Amino acid sequence: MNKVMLIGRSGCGKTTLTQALNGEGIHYSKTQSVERGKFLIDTPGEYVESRNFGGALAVYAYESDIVGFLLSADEPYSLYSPNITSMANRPVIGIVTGIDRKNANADRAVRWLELAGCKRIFKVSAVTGEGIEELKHFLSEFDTKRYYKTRIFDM
Ligand SMILES: Nc1nc2c(ncn2[C@@H]2O[C@H](COP(=O)(O)OP(=O)(O)OP(=O)(O)O)[C@@H](O)[C@H]2O)c(=O)[nH]1
Ligand SMILES: [Mg+2]
Repeated sequence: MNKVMLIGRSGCGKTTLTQALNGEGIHYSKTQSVERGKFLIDTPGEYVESRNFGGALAVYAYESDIVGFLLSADEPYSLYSPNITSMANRPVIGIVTGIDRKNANADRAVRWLELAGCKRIFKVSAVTGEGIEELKHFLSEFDTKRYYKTRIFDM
C-alpha cells in the first residue's frame, strides 16, 4: 500500500476518510496535530488554511508516496490555487469527499480539483462507503516508480 498524506480544509473529512480506509468505525475526532499511521498521514485542516503551517505540509510530503487533496462536495469555494499541484514533490490525487451530503455538488468540486492540477480524481463518501473500495484499490496498486518515468496516471 502506498502511503498517502491527506490535506484539505477543516471539516472536509480527512479523519473520517482515514477511518473508512482503515475499516474502523466512524467517530468524530478533531485532528489536533499531524497523525501518522502506517499508510495514512492525517493532517489538521489548519495546515492548509494558514500560511504559517503550509511549509510543514511540504515536509510531511517527503514521508508520503502520494499526496491527496481533499475537497468536500458541499464546500462553497476552493482553497487550492490553479496548478498548485506543481508545487508538490509527490504525485497528487484529488478526492471529493462527502458526495452524500445534502448540498453536494461533486462535479463542481471535481472542476476545482482539475483547476488545481489534479489528473486523477476520486469521488467518495465515508458515510455510505461509495467510492472507498476504488480509492483503496488505487492506493494499493499505484506504481509510483512508473509514474515518475511517465508522469501519467495510467490507472
Ligand atoms: N455526510 C457525510 N459527512 C461526512 C463525511 N466525511 C466526514 N463527514 C462529517 O464531517 C465532519 C468533519 O469530518 P472530519 O473527518 O473530522 O474532518 P477533518 O477534515 O478531519 O477536519 P479537521 O480534523 O478539523 O481538519 C464530521 O462530523 C464527519 O462526520 C461524508 O463522507 N459524508
Ligand atoms: Mg481531522
